[in-house]
Amino acid sequence: MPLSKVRETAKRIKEMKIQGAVSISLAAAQAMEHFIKSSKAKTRKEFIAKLEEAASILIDSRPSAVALPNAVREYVAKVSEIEAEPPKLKKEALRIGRALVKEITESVDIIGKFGAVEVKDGMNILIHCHSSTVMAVLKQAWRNGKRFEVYCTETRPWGQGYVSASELSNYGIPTRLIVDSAATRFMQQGIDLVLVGADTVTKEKSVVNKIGTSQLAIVAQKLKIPFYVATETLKFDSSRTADEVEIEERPADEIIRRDQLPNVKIRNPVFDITPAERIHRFITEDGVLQPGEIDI
Ligand code: RUB
Repeated sequence: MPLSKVRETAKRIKEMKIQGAVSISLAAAQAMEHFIKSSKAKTRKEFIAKLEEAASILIDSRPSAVALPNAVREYVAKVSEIEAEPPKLKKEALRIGRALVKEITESVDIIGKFGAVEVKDGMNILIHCHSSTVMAVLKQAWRNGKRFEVYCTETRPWGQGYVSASELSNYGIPTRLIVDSAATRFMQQGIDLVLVGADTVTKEKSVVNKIGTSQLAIVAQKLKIPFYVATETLKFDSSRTADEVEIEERPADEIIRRDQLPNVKIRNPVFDITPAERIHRFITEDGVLQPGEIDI
């Protein structure tokens, strides 16, 4: 079935089996590729209609991040411009998909290179959640010979901090794991840089990222610790302000078994918003920029 892989990928994204905006976008591109290869559409009209259906299944899988809808919409828009009929149209669509994947992976590499320059010898760096873009920065810095330590917050409730900690320590980078609520204490004791990823950067350059990011930014500002966001421009959203972003709220049982506190309503928002005035720099594929230097 042409749409089966698309549906399965959307389900895996929803169930957090695929996480992090870049990985989600790449998985969506892969699912689109599978759909195109197995499409039996005879006409251009039929093909585009099904492609749009595939796109909306993927887009609906997680509401707060914009890289996925941006990537998928750009894909559909480019394919829709092609006048050819299948099978030529299919061939062109696959080429566009491959170019998009290349663009995303190259952006991550370039951000790694720009970001590595910001990492200095002897730094203690605090990160939150698991961001493949942040991983790229830290690994590139390590490859460049910088020597530093990384503090990973556990990142309740899903524990993406374990993924980060395991990835970095396997790379040879000295890594510490801390519970989320220990972040302020370590920041008071000598964190030199807070580095996070982004799911969306809104019109006014607010950053939507994993819940807990905004409190790290508040503490960083108070303690005068630079707060950096590593993000592909694919995550820029010129259509929404922070107030207009729907913050995904996930099931209560991700936090606690429901029968443990039967009379308590558990809330589980998974992203929050950090305003531009708390962000020192954005590390993007266009360079390391202050919020005021970015055009969204
Ligand atoms: C992941 C998260 C990451 C961003 C950036 O949240 O908030 O910081 O997605 O990651 P979740 P990347 O685990 O809920 O998807 O740099 O890989 O795009």
